[in-house]
Amino acid sequence: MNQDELLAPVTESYDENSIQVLEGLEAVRKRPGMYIGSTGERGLHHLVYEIVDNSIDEALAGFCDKILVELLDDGVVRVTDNGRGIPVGIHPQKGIPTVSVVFTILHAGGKFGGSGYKVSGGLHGVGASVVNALSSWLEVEIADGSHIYSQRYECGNIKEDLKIIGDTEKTGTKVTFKPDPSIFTDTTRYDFDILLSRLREQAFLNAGIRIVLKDNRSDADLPDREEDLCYEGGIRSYVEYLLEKSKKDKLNENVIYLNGSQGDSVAEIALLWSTGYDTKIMSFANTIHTVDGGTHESSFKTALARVINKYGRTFKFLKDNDANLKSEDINEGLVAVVSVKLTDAQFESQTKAKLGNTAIGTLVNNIIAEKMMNYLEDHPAEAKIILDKSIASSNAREAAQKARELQRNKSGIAGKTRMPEKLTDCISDDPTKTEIFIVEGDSAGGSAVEGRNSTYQAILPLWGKMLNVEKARVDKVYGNDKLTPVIVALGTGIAENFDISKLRYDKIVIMADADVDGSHIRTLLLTFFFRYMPKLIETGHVYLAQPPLYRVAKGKRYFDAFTDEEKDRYFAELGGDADVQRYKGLGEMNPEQLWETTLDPEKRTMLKVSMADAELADQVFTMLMGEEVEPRRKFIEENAVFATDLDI
Ligand code: 28F
Repeated sequence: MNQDELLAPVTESYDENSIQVLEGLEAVRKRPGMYIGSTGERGLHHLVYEIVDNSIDEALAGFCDKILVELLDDGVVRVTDNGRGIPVGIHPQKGIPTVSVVFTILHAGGKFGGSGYKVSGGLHGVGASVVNALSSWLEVEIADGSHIYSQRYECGNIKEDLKIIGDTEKTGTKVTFKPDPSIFTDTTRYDFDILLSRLREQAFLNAGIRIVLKDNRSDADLPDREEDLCYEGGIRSYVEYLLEKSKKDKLNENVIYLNGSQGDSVAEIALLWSTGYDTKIMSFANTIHTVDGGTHESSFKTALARVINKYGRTFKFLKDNDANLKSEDINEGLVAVVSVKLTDAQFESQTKAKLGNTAIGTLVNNIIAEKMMNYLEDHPAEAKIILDKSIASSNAREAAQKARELQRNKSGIAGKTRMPEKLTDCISDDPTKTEIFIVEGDSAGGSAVEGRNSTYQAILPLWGKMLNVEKARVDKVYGNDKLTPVIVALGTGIAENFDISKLRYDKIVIMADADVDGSHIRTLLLTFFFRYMPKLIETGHVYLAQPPLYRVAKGKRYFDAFTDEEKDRYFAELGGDADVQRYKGLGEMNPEQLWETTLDPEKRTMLKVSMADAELADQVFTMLMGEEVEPRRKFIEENAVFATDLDI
């Protein structure tokens, strides 16, 4: 049955008419889920969005710039805007005030040739009547520049004629409603933060519109809250906001903003790269978040990959026989908002969260192909940062792939895996008692082998002499299979093949000097563990050895000092005339010294690496992947320490 059949011929009296209208809204009360998705918490909040959407439509038409949303006692919500006010004149077809049509006739918007707005979010004007139908009561007040009009409804029914309640010079619409508890049986309690996040999104997507959210509920347990949301930068500000929320740093300094139009459709795109690896692409159609993407989002991704590769080839970031960069490499760290507005949005899928219009995909594609290319050409320094990052991501991905293949080949061998040549294993194979020391350099490795407890302590020297910091890119290290001996010795495998039950040692101790090269080697290993064996850290198996810096001795008494302060203290304690010997590095200790200071479980100091450091390692990794040598070196120096719990 369509709406025309439901409606009686128009008469002057709304009483008669409203009986028919009632039938229309009764359908909404019978099957609320069809109109607002659910009658749970989501549906409850949806009511507010429907009303606010009408104000936003008025704002997009250029007549409103402020929207106030207030939460009142008893589950009541009030939305006020300073638009033109919903028309109060008699509707030519319905014979009742237009405002009454808007609130009591289902599909009012659709029936009269859309909402009257070119681009509209929400349900195209059906929202007001749906909210009315699902409210115990709703009151609308309209200021038209001379009078204030008011009308009240209950469960969607007109309760009184539209009446004038005062004079005014202002214009605008105020809607106050109480969601019907007999419909919203789960909850009628509004969550400030849920509303805030959706309203903030709307404020970003509609640049310059001011939305104020106020909590005026008098509950004792609620603090008074007010949020004033207005973003002149629109989706540019949105990207900045998303980046700040991710707690990552910007990779390129400026948000790239591109837009274009085709007929009545417009598309705008804002993007920025962070130093992280997550990708955040948010797409919207008519300010509705298209969670499942659609033509606008997929065109964006494809076109972006194409243009980055094209730029990379033209400006020789990619050699002739290099493979193309993949989308996943380019998208690592990407934060982007794609917002399209179109008159005839077609949503696919049950959830209506996927856009189907093909023409808008073409528009987005053209914007990226032309304007992004121009942007990169006009900003070569930024382009280089973006290309370098994508290439580093690609290298890391390929290296990880290699490591996985290696893993697969290894696990294909029957029987006991052959241990790396450089590993001097311990005698015990009790994985609750054994320890492996990953030692920087061959000479320290030699001393460690001689000084260790051979029953429980295994030694694995790495790298021979440490690579030059400038040369030792993390991705190169992975690529050169430098970490293969570690993977094989630990026995667990990596990434999706990781199996903690195969771990061959209880403690994995990274033993490196307290200098820049040493902190670099720690960074490399920890980063590798974080990314490919995070469980190792989570379960507390990874440690950092702490070799002392000084020995302070007088006669037969001596102390090892791990910091300058400690050294000074011991020096004073021994009477101020003790010998102070500076340990030059692990490589220069003899086996006995190494045992006493670093290996002996009774005397040594070790730091247990915690997952809380994951965030930091995450940043370090990205920094290490960068091209710039100086910030990288500085960063490593400043972030040399990775451990929190002291474990003696
Ligand atoms: C708190 C909720 O709903 N604001 C609205 C307007 C203004 C007009 C309008 C709305 C007429 C026939 C569709 C005014 N003057 N806030 C709101 N402000 N609706 S809703 O018109 C609705 C159309 O059906 C408006 C001239 N044109 C439009």
